Amino acid sequence: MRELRLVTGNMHKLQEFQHGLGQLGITVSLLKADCDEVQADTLEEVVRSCLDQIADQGHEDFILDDSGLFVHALNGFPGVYSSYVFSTIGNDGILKLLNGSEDRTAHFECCIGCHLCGERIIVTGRSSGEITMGPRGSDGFGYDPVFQPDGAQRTFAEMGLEEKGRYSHRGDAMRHFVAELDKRMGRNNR
Ligand code: ITT
Repeated sequence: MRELRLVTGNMHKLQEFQHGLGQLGITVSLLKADCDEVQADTLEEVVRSCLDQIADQGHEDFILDDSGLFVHALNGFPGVYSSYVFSTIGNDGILKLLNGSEDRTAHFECCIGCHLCGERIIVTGRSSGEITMGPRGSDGFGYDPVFQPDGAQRTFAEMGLEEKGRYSHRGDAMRHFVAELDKRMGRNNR
């Protein structure tokens, strides 16, 4: 197996998957399919529901992810509401909510789900860091300008695909995913 199709409406995600999985020998193309994101308590529940919905539409051999930003001083908000919060209050809103807070730590999570030959693989990746005092950089998408991962001096929006992939929740999840794939399918048969 050398090709997977990604279900997403976000072309930045597609680029990240093409870059990250491409380095690991897997070609990624886009699959246009609809998933109604259920309101759930965890990213994994959303992923499981989308895998069901898209498999029910007759698709096979596809991958998708649901990701979120968890700000610790806000008890994990926006978390599973990241998409709605980004489209309503955006990065400025997150910065305002953290005004005066000493604790600016946060983490991203990315849950990848894959439906392959009738089997499922679900893995989660994580990136810990902090919310910056203001937005920095213009690359990437979403909360990238306000998130600086631990061990870096730049926000995700100040990094190229390669560097973001080394630090990011999605890069971490992709590495777990490929390890799981290798375990199940054997390194040579992937
Ligand atoms: P899909 O079509 O794949 O669902 P999406 O952009 O809606 O694309 P998610 O639901 O996974 O993606 O993401 C929820 C929110 O979290 C969304 O507003 C993104 O902007 C933000 N987000 C997800 N991954 C991110 C990343 O790597 N960097 C910055 N923000 C991210």
